[in-house]
Amino acid sequence: MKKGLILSGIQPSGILTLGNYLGALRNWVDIQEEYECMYFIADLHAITVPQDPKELRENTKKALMQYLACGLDPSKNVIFVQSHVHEHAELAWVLDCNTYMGELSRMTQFKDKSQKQVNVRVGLFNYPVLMAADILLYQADFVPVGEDQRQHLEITRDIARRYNSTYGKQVFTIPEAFISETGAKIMSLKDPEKKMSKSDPNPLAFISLLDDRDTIIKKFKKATTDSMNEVRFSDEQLGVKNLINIYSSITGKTPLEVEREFEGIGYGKFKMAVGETVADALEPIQKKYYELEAPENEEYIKNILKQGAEIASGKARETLKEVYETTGFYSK
Ligand code: ATP
Ligand code: LTN
Repeated sequence: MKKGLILSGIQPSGILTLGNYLGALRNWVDIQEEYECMYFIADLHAITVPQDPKELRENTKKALMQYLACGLDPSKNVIFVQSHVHEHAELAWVLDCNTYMGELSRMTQFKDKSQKQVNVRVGLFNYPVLMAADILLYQADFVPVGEDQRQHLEITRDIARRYNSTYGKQVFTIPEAFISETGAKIMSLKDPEKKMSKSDPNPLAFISLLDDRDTIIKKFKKATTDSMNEVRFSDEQLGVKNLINIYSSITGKTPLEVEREFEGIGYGKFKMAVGETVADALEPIQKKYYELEAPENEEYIKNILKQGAEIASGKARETLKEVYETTGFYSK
Protein backbone atom coordinates (compact mmCIF):
# COMPACT_ATOMS: atom_id res chain seq x y z
CA MET A 1 0.00 0.00 0.00
CA LYS A 2 1.40 3.39 -1.01
CA LYS A 3 1.30 5.93 1.79
CA GLY A 4 0.73 9.15 -0.09
CA LEU A 5 1.90 11.29 -2.94
CA ILE A 6 5.35 12.85 -2.91
CA LEU A 7 6.38 15.65 -5.23
CA SER A 8 9.56 17.66 -5.56
CA GLY A 9 11.80 19.42 -8.06
CA ILE A 10 15.22 20.95 -8.62
CA GLN A 11 16.01 23.89 -10.89
CA PRO A 12 18.28 23.18 -13.87
CA SER A 13 20.21 26.34 -13.09
CA GLY A 14 23.56 24.52 -13.25
CA ILE A 15 25.07 21.16 -12.38
CA LEU A 16 23.55 19.91 -9.13
CA THR A 17 25.55 20.34 -5.95
CA LEU A 18 26.36 18.27 -2.91
CA GLY A 19 23.70 20.41 -1.18
CA ASN A 20 21.03 19.37 -3.68
CA TYR A 21 22.10 15.76 -3.22
CA LEU A 22 22.21 15.64 0.57
CA GLY A 23 19.25 17.98 1.09
CA ALA A 24 16.94 16.59 -1.57
CA LEU A 25 17.88 13.93 -4.12
CA ARG A 26 19.31 11.38 -1.71
CA ASN A 27 16.09 11.45 0.28
CA TRP A 28 14.02 11.05 -2.87
CA VAL A 29 15.90 7.85 -3.62
CA ASP A 30 15.30 6.57 -0.08
CA ILE A 31 11.51 6.98 -0.27
CA GLN A 32 10.88 5.79 -3.80
CA GLU A 33 9.81 2.32 -2.67
CA GLU A 34 7.29 3.50 -0.14
CA TYR A 35 5.43 6.33 -1.79
CA GLU A 36 3.96 7.32 -5.10
CA CYS A 37 6.59 9.81 -6.24
CA MET A 38 6.71 12.54 -8.85
CA TYR A 39 9.92 14.45 -9.49
CA PHE A 40 10.37 17.19 -12.00
CA ILE A 41 13.02 19.48 -13.38
CA ALA A 42 11.94 23.01 -12.57
CA ASP A 43 12.90 24.83 -15.78
CA LEU A 44 10.12 27.43 -15.40
CA HIS A 45 11.67 28.30 -12.04
CA ALA A 46 15.16 28.54 -13.48
CA ILE A 47 14.24 31.50 -15.70
CA THR A 48 13.36 33.66 -12.70
CA VAL A 49 16.99 34.77 -13.12
CA PRO A 50 18.65 35.15 -16.56
CA GLN A 51 19.63 31.86 -18.25
CA ASP A 52 21.52 31.21 -21.43
CA PRO A 53 19.05 29.19 -23.62
CA LYS A 54 21.64 26.66 -24.78
CA GLU A 55 22.89 26.06 -21.24
CA LEU A 56 19.37 25.83 -19.85
CA ARG A 57 18.47 23.16 -22.41
CA GLU A 58 21.65 21.20 -21.67
CA ASN A 59 21.31 21.54 -17.91
CA THR A 60 17.75 20.22 -18.10
CA LYS A 61 18.90 17.02 -19.77
CA LYS A 62 21.87 16.81 -17.43
CA ALA A 63 19.58 17.23 -14.42
CA LEU A 64 17.60 14.20 -15.53
CA MET A 65 20.80 12.20 -15.96
CA GLN A 66 21.88 13.27 -12.48
CA TYR A 67 18.52 12.18 -11.06
CA LEU A 68 19.01 8.76 -12.63
CA ALA A 69 22.69 8.54 -11.69
CA CYS A 70 21.79 9.25 -8.06
CA GLY A 71 19.48 6.25 -8.10
CA LEU A 72 16.01 7.51 -9.01
CA ASP A 73 14.36 4.63 -10.80
CA PRO A 74 12.18 5.79 -13.73
CA SER A 75 10.03 2.69 -13.41
CA LYS A 76 9.12 3.63 -9.82
CA ASN A 77 8.88 7.41 -10.13
CA VAL A 78 7.19 9.79 -12.52
CA ILE A 79 10.00 12.02 -13.80
CA PHE A 80 9.24 15.00 -16.01
CA VAL A 81 10.16 18.49 -17.09
CA GLN A 82 7.98 21.25 -15.63
CA SER A 83 7.50 23.15 -18.92
CA HIS A 84 6.20 19.95 -20.58
CA VAL A 85 3.06 20.22 -18.46
CA HIS A 86 1.45 23.56 -19.30
CA GLU A 87 -0.97 23.33 -16.35
CA HIS A 88 1.80 24.51 -13.97
CA ALA A 89 1.80 27.98 -15.51
CA GLU A 90 -1.99 28.04 -15.76
CA LEU A 91 -2.63 27.14 -12.15
CA ALA A 92 0.08 29.61 -11.11
CA TRP A 93 -1.99 32.43 -12.61
CA VAL A 94 -5.12 31.48 -10.69
CA LEU A 95 -3.07 31.22 -7.50
CA ASP A 96 -1.38 34.57 -8.24
CA CYS A 97 -4.84 36.04 -8.02
CA ASN A 98 -5.27 34.43 -4.60
CA THR A 99 -1.91 35.51 -3.13
CA TYR A 100 -1.07 38.78 -1.40
CA MET A 101 1.86 41.03 -2.26
CA GLY A 102 2.54 41.33 1.47
CA GLU A 103 3.06 37.62 2.01
CA LEU A 104 5.38 37.31 -1.00
CA SER A 105 7.41 40.29 0.22
CA ARG A 106 8.32 38.34 3.34
CA MET A 107 10.07 35.51 1.47
CA THR A 108 13.72 35.42 2.49
CA GLN A 109 14.82 33.72 -0.73
CA PHE A 110 13.40 36.65 -2.70
CA LYS A 111 15.20 39.12 -0.45
CA ASP A 112 18.52 37.26 -0.94
CA LYS A 113 18.24 36.57 -4.64
CA SER A 114 16.87 39.97 -5.63
CA GLN A 115 19.90 41.66 -4.10
CA LYS A 116 22.10 39.89 -6.63
CA GLN A 117 20.11 41.10 -9.65
CA VAL A 118 20.32 44.41 -11.47
CA ASN A 119 16.79 44.26 -12.86
CA VAL A 120 14.69 42.06 -10.63
CA ARG A 121 12.14 40.05 -12.62
CA VAL A 122 8.51 39.85 -11.52
CA GLY A 123 8.91 36.06 -11.85
CA LEU A 124 11.49 36.03 -9.07
CA PHE A 125 8.96 37.70 -6.80
CA ASN A 126 6.23 35.30 -7.95
CA TYR A 127 8.37 32.20 -7.66
CA PRO A 128 6.67 30.78 -4.54
CA VAL A 129 3.28 30.94 -6.27
CA LEU A 130 4.57 28.83 -9.15
CA MET A 131 6.01 26.46 -6.58
CA ALA A 132 2.61 26.29 -4.86
CA ALA A 133 1.04 25.50 -8.24
CA ASP A 134 3.57 22.67 -8.81
CA ILE A 135 2.65 21.09 -5.51
CA LEU A 136 -1.11 21.67 -5.45
CA LEU A 137 -1.59 20.55 -9.05
CA TYR A 138 -0.77 16.97 -8.05
CA GLN A 139 -2.45 17.09 -4.63
CA ALA A 140 0.90 16.19 -3.07
CA ASP A 141 0.87 15.03 0.56
CA PHE A 142 4.61 15.45 1.22
CA VAL A 143 7.30 17.59 -0.35
CA PRO A 144 10.90 16.49 0.33
CA VAL A 145 13.11 19.59 0.22
CA GLY A 146 16.03 21.21 1.99
CA GLU A 147 15.60 23.60 4.91
CA ASP A 148 15.75 26.67 2.65
CA GLN A 149 12.39 25.73 1.14
CA ARG A 150 10.47 25.54 4.42
CA GLN A 151 9.09 29.05 4.05
CA HIS A 152 7.88 28.31 0.51
CA LEU A 153 6.05 25.25 1.80
CA GLU A 154 4.38 27.38 4.47
CA ILE A 155 3.11 29.88 1.90
CA THR A 156 1.90 26.97 -0.28
CA ARG A 157 -0.16 25.73 2.65
CA ASP A 158 -1.53 29.23 3.27
CA ILE A 159 -2.49 29.66 -0.39
CA ALA A 160 -4.17 26.23 -0.47
CA ARG A 161 -6.11 26.83 2.74
CA ARG A 162 -7.21 30.26 1.56
CA TYR A 163 -8.42 28.96 -1.79
CA ASN A 164 -10.29 26.08 -0.14
CA SER A 165 -11.97 28.36 2.36
CA THR A 166 -12.77 31.13 -0.14
CA TYR A 167 -14.65 28.66 -2.32
CA GLY A 168 -15.91 26.48 0.55
CA LYS A 169 -14.54 23.33 -1.04
CA GLN A 170 -11.56 21.03 -0.40
CA VAL A 171 -10.06 21.55 -3.84
CA PHE A 172 -6.45 21.28 -2.68
CA THR A 173 -4.70 18.82 -0.38
CA ILE A 174 -2.67 20.67 2.24
CA PRO A 175 0.92 19.46 1.72
CA GLU A 176 3.60 18.93 4.33
CA ALA A 177 7.31 19.65 4.05
CA PHE A 178 9.49 16.58 4.42
CA ILE A 179 12.89 17.78 5.61
CA SER A 180 15.54 15.28 6.68
CA GLU A 181 17.43 15.66 9.93
CA THR A 182 20.85 15.51 8.34
CA GLY A 183 22.09 17.34 5.28
CA ALA A 184 19.07 19.65 5.07
CA LYS A 185 21.26 22.74 4.99
CA ILE A 186 24.74 22.39 3.53
CA MET A 187 26.58 25.69 3.63
CA SER A 188 28.89 27.34 1.11
CA LEU A 189 32.51 26.22 1.47
CA LYS A 190 33.64 29.82 1.09
CA ASP A 191 31.05 31.61 3.20
CA PRO A 192 29.56 29.24 5.78
CA GLU A 193 26.82 31.74 6.63
CA LYS A 194 25.31 31.22 3.17
CA LYS A 195 23.83 28.02 1.83
CA MET A 196 25.71 26.06 -0.82
CA SER A 197 24.12 26.95 -4.13
CA LYS A 198 24.72 25.76 -7.70
CA SER A 199 24.43 29.30 -9.06
CA ASP A 200 27.14 30.70 -6.79
CA PRO A 201 29.55 32.63 -9.04
CA ASN A 202 32.52 31.22 -7.10
CA PRO A 203 32.99 27.52 -8.02
CA LEU A 204 35.10 27.02 -4.88
CA ALA A 205 31.95 27.63 -2.83
CA PHE A 206 30.19 24.45 -3.94
CA ILE A 207 30.90 20.84 -4.75
CA SER A 208 29.30 19.89 -8.02
CA LEU A 209 28.10 16.29 -8.34
CA LEU A 210 30.38 16.01 -11.37
CA ASP A 211 33.58 17.45 -9.84
CA ASP A 212 36.44 14.99 -10.12
CA ARG A 213 38.30 13.71 -7.05
CA ASP A 214 41.18 16.20 -7.31
CA THR A 215 38.82 19.14 -7.66
CA ILE A 216 36.76 17.95 -4.69
CA ILE A 217 39.83 17.60 -2.51
CA LYS A 218 41.19 20.96 -3.67
CA LYS A 219 37.87 22.65 -2.82
CA PHE A 220 37.78 21.12 0.66
CA LYS A 221 41.41 22.12 1.26
CA LYS A 222 40.46 25.69 0.41
CA ALA A 223 37.25 25.62 2.46
CA THR A 224 36.91 28.50 4.92
CA THR A 225 37.53 27.44 8.53
CA ASP A 226 39.00 29.47 11.40
CA SER A 227 42.16 29.74 13.48
CA MET A 228 40.97 27.61 16.42
CA ASN A 229 42.33 24.39 14.91
CA GLU A 230 39.83 22.27 16.80
CA VAL A 231 37.24 20.05 15.12
CA ARG A 232 34.16 21.17 17.04
CA PHE A 233 30.47 21.24 16.09
CA SER A 234 29.88 24.77 17.27
CA ASP A 235 28.13 27.93 16.06
CA GLU A 236 31.38 29.78 16.73
CA GLN A 237 33.05 27.69 14.02
CA LEU A 238 30.55 27.67 11.21
CA GLY A 239 33.01 26.50 8.53
CA VAL A 240 34.13 23.50 10.58
CA LYS A 241 30.55 22.83 11.64
CA ASN A 242 29.55 22.61 7.99
CA LEU A 243 32.36 20.17 7.22
CA ILE A 244 31.34 18.00 10.17
CA ASN A 245 27.77 18.13 8.95
CA ILE A 246 28.80 17.01 5.45
CA TYR A 247 30.99 14.24 6.83
CA SER A 248 28.33 13.00 9.23
CA SER A 249 25.50 13.07 6.71
CA ILE A 250 27.54 10.88 4.38
CA THR A 251 29.01 8.47 6.94
CA GLY A 252 25.96 8.33 9.23
CA LYS A 253 28.18 9.18 12.23
CA THR A 254 26.85 11.72 14.72
CA PRO A 255 28.61 15.11 15.03
CA LEU A 256 29.87 14.01 18.46
CA GLU A 257 31.42 10.87 16.98
CA VAL A 258 33.07 13.00 14.29
CA GLU A 259 34.48 15.38 16.91
CA ARG A 260 35.97 12.39 18.74
CA GLU A 261 37.36 10.86 15.55
CA PHE A 262 39.29 14.05 14.77
CA GLU A 263 40.23 15.06 18.30
CA GLY A 264 43.74 16.52 18.35
CA ILE A 265 44.02 16.18 14.58
CA GLY A 266 44.66 19.37 12.58
CA TYR A 267 42.34 20.90 9.98
CA GLY A 268 44.57 19.73 7.12
CA LYS A 269 43.92 16.04 7.80
CA PHE A 270 40.29 16.64 8.69
CA LYS A 271 39.62 18.46 5.41
CA MET A 272 41.40 15.72 3.51
CA ALA A 273 39.21 13.07 5.16
CA VAL A 274 36.02 14.98 4.33
CA GLY A 275 37.19 15.46 0.73
CA GLU A 276 37.98 11.75 0.33
CA THR A 277 34.64 10.73 1.82
CA VAL A 278 32.71 13.03 -0.50
CA ALA A 279 34.73 11.89 -3.54
CA ASP A 280 34.07 8.23 -2.62
CA ALA A 281 30.34 8.92 -2.29
CA LEU A 282 30.16 10.71 -5.64
CA GLU A 283 32.28 8.22 -7.58
CA PRO A 284 29.51 5.69 -8.35
CA ILE A 285 27.12 8.52 -9.23
CA GLN A 286 29.61 9.97 -11.71
CA LYS A 287 30.29 6.55 -13.22
CA LYS A 288 26.58 6.07 -13.89
CA TYR A 289 26.21 9.62 -15.16
CA TYR A 290 28.96 9.24 -17.77
CA GLU A 291 27.45 5.94 -18.92
CA LEU A 292 24.12 7.69 -19.44
CA GLU A 293 25.84 10.43 -21.41
CA ALA A 294 26.59 8.02 -24.27
CA PRO A 295 24.74 9.08 -27.47
CA GLU A 296 22.89 5.76 -27.69
CA ASN A 297 21.02 6.67 -24.51
CA GLU A 298 19.46 9.78 -26.06
CA GLU A 299 16.25 7.92 -26.95
CA TYR A 300 16.00 6.33 -23.50
CA ILE A 301 16.28 9.76 -21.85
CA LYS A 302 13.69 11.30 -24.17
CA ASN A 303 11.28 8.43 -23.51
CA ILE A 304 11.49 8.82 -19.74
CA LEU A 305 10.51 12.46 -20.07
CA LYS A 306 7.81 11.77 -22.61
CA GLN A 307 6.15 9.13 -20.45
CA GLY A 308 6.60 11.26 -17.34
CA ALA A 309 4.94 14.26 -18.96
CA GLU A 310 2.01 12.13 -20.12
CA ILE A 311 1.28 10.78 -16.65
CA ALA A 312 1.83 14.17 -15.01
CA SER A 313 -0.41 15.94 -17.55
CA GLY A 314 -3.26 13.54 -16.85
CA LYS A 315 -3.20 14.32 -13.13
CA ALA A 316 -2.60 18.02 -13.68
CA ARG A 317 -5.54 18.30 -16.08
CA GLU A 318 -7.94 16.89 -13.47
CA THR A 319 -6.96 19.40 -10.81
CA LEU A 320 -6.95 22.35 -13.20
CA LYS A 321 -10.41 21.41 -14.45
CA GLU A 322 -11.74 21.41 -10.92
CA VAL A 323 -10.04 24.72 -10.18
CA TYR A 324 -11.48 26.35 -13.30
CA GLU A 325 -14.96 25.14 -12.42
CA THR A 326 -14.63 26.21 -8.80
CA THR A 327 -13.25 29.63 -9.77
CA GLY A 328 -16.27 30.21 -12.00
CA PHE A 329 -14.84 29.98 -15.51
CA TYR A 330 -17.51 29.26 -18.12
CA SER A 331 -16.78 25.88 -19.69
CA LYS A 332 -16.65 25.10 -23.41
P1 ATP B 1 20.03 28.06 -7.29
O1 ATP B 1 21.46 28.28 -6.96
O2 ATP B 1 19.74 28.11 -8.74
O3 ATP B 1 19.10 28.87 -6.46
P2 ATP B 1 20.05 25.77 -5.58
O4 ATP B 1 21.31 25.02 -5.71
O5 ATP B 1 19.90 26.67 -4.42
O6 ATP B 1 19.73 26.57 -6.92
P3 ATP B 1 17.44 24.54 -5.92
O7 ATP B 1 17.24 24.04 -7.29
O8 ATP B 1 16.80 25.83 -5.57
O9 ATP B 1 18.98 24.64 -5.58
O10 ATP B 1 17.02 23.44 -4.87
C1 ATP B 1 16.68 22.10 -5.16
C2 ATP B 1 16.54 21.31 -3.89
O11 ATP B 1 17.81 21.20 -3.23
C3 ATP B 1 15.59 21.94 -2.85
O12 ATP B 1 14.90 20.91 -2.20
C4 ATP B 1 16.51 22.63 -1.90
O13 ATP B 1 15.96 22.78 -0.62
C5 ATP B 1 17.69 21.68 -1.89
N1 ATP B 1 18.92 22.40 -1.57
C6 ATP B 1 19.48 23.39 -2.31
N2 ATP B 1 20.62 23.82 -1.75
C7 ATP B 1 20.77 23.09 -0.62
C8 ATP B 1 21.77 23.08 0.41
N3 ATP B 1 22.79 23.90 0.37
N4 ATP B 1 21.63 22.20 1.42
C9 ATP B 1 20.59 21.35 1.46
N5 ATP B 1 19.60 21.32 0.53
C10 ATP B 1 19.69 22.17 -0.49
N1 LTN C 1 11.80 26.03 -5.36
C1 LTN C 1 12.50 24.80 -5.28
C2 LTN C 1 12.41 24.00 -6.54
C3 LTN C 1 11.00 23.69 -6.71
C4 LTN C 1 10.22 22.78 -5.93
C5 LTN C 1 8.91 22.86 -6.46
C6 LTN C 1 10.51 21.92 -4.88
C7 LTN C 1 10.17 24.26 -7.61
N2 LTN C 1 8.92 23.76 -7.45
C8 LTN C 1 7.87 22.11 -5.91
C9 LTN C 1 9.45 21.18 -4.37
C10 LTN C 1 8.16 21.26 -4.87
C11 LTN C 1 13.87 25.07 -4.92
O1 LTN C 1 14.45 24.23 -4.45
N3 LTN C 1 14.36 26.24 -5.10
